[in-house]
Amino acid sequence: MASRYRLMTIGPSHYCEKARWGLDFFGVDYTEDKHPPLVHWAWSLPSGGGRTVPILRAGKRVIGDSSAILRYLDDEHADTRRLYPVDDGLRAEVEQLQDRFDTRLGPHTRRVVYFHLLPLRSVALEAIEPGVGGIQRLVFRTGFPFFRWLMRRGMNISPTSAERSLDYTRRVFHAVDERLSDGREFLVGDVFTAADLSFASLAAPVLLPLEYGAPLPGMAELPIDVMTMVEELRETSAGAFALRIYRNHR
Ligand SMILES: N[C@@H](CCC(=O)N[C@@H](CS)C(=O)NCC(=O)O)C(=O)O
Repeated sequence: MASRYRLMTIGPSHYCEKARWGLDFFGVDYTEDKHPPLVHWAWSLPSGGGRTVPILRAGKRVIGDSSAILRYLDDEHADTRRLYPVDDGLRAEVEQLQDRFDTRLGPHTRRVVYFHLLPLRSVALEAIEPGVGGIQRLVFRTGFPFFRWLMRRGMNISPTSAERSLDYTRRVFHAVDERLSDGREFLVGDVFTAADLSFASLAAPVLLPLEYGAPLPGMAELPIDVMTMVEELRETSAGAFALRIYRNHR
């Protein structure tokens, strides 16, 4: 029987990882439909979920944003476990952090990683192709130089913008370091919440956790300056925290 939930994704996308993690957290049975970047528009736009993925189809509902997906799943499964605290004050804190990570971390870690990954055609394809259908794979492979050009334009990827994004990433990590400096185990309250899940998944492209829900390039495949950056960020309190969250909760 077809599962009630279908998640449309770009496999390695960290926003898609956020939604996938949410589905896994609630033990939901779902089918993931993976597409290459930009080719995905042919599915995302007609679905009514918008231009970006993840898009979750749940029966007749179509939800096109990773945080909206987490909230929806949380409401649907409220009798089992929660990603958002019941307490209003704690919930507001979780929402605020999640929003900050969505807008001020996700776009920057993505830009940094694509800046380094897009010149490495075979490494990029190894991350993007697993689980993608044959025709879409062929279209993306054949048109790779064009798609790469579009992606660089669409995400404003250049040496200067990538450097600036790495700086923003370091600043968000620093703010998380400070939050963790009192020895707390989780970002808000004393249980795992959507704030922890959002930080860990949106930081994942620059930390490369082993438990990531889709194949990511191995450290050995990456240029030395990327390995150095990943190692630097892994050694911060925020980086170590995200890796621990992955180990214990993914
Ligand atoms: N706010 C959205 C952002 C999702 C997003 O930016 N997804 C990217 C992949 S990482 C995408 O689909 N980009 C395609 C585009 O911008 O057209 C969310 O949280 O779901």
